[in-house]
Amino acid sequence: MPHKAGYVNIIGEPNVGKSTLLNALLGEQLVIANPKAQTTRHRILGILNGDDHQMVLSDTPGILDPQYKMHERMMSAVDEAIIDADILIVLVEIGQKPEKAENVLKRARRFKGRKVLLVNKVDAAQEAAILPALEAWQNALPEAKVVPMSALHGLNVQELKTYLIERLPEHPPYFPKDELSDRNMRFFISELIREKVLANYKQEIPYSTQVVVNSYEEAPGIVRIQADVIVMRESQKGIVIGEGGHALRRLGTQARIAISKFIDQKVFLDLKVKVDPDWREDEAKLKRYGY
Ligand SMILES: Nc1nc2c(ncn2[C@@H]2O[C@H](COP(=O)(O)OP(=O)(O)OP(=O)(O)O)[C@@H](O)[C@H]2O)c(=O)[nH]1
Ligand SMILES: [Mg+2]
Repeated sequence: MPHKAGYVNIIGEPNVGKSTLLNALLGEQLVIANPKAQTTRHRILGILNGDDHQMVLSDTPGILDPQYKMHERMMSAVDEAIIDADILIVLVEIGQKPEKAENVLKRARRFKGRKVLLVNKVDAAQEAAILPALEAWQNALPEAKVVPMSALHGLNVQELKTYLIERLPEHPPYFPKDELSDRNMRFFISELIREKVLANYKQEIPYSTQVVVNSYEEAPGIVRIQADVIVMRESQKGIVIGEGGHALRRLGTQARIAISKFIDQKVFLDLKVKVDPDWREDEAKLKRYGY
């Protein structure tokens, strides 16, 4: 049988469930998902390998109107994903209105290939609201296949996976068949730490924080990791550390447990908090941080 391979790229507004869907399709907790908007900041590939196929899924940042340079980088990542998709997944959530989704719809219309529009979070909706929502989205994007979905609870996930694999173009694999992502271990560890920052801090802290893993050393029976939590101001540093270091200790413990689960090894995690003023606005700094 000929081999199939292709890019299936997921776009949508912040918080609609793009990362949750990527994980559900992969069957792995690869990328971080969180109730706070703007969780994902990069395009991240998740690769689903089978004997005769390779589906390269892309998670992307939520589409927004950029307010600083980091946002502009995030939107470039989205636009890149629209260019190289074989199949484009446009993810919306039930309750969202097509009239208010022009940012997403205009990008979707620009893409000329096969499109699937998934209406996510139907588990959280009244039964009677689902059909009218599907119709409204179908009218807004007539060329798309419109499907109701619950990425979190697995509704239509297997069906979607089968549908997508069947429609991949004939192509040799793009990546070695044992690879799960284009990103390395350090990246995923920094994301797990950032996810705990999102979970533990309020207001502007999650949006001002960057995490850098400086070292990852495998010793017998344990992995030693040193990482920096980088914020924009001294006052934010104080909040991240907390009184008597309490908040930072809690962050460290939660992150260590998550990393240990991810790599299935015992972990020693050393977290330091640093200030890098206005890193979100600085081209050179953004580049250094991988944007
Ligand atoms: N009820 C319900 N919640 C969901 C579903 N899918 C995702 N969520 C929740 O929605 C929130 C956002 O999910 P994410 O996967 O982080 O959303 P995202 O689109 O990647 O968000 P950004 O990266 O910030 O753009 C999380 O709290 C998820 O648990 C679903 O099918 N049903
Ligand atoms: Mg996300």
